Amino acid sequence: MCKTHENETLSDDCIFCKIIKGDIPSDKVYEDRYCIAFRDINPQMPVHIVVTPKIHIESVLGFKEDQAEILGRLQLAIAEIARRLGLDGSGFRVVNNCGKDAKQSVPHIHYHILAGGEMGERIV
Ligand code: DGP
Repeated sequence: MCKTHENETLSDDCIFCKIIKGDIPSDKVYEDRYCIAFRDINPQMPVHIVVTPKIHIESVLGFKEDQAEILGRLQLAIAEIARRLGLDGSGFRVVNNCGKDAKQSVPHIHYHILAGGEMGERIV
């Protein structure tokens, strides 16, 4: 069983940890034991959701073997959010920015769900 939401797994100076703890408000669209999803404060598509685990891990590079379940749970959450928001028919894009070149700005791993309009054929 992997670790989930325990206070010692959250960071005091991380914006997403503060959202997880409820210290900063967010427009939440989904929550379960492992992850939370909310509308991006700076949307780049009509639908722009941030999905993030309830544990402070900087990026995909930080996952340990015994945390593998969280990665699967994030994927399941993404699919559930897509269904709930009615994106499963039209489609959506899932993006993870990892590190400097990808311009990751919040060092707490998260996936962007982008939808609500046709996107370009190129990812970047
Ligand atoms: P990235 O650049 O991949 O690290 O994406 C971070 C995203 O997080 C960016 O699109 C803006 C969003 N974001 C940052 N701070 C907040 C916040 O306080 N609330 C919400 N809802 N989104 C935030």
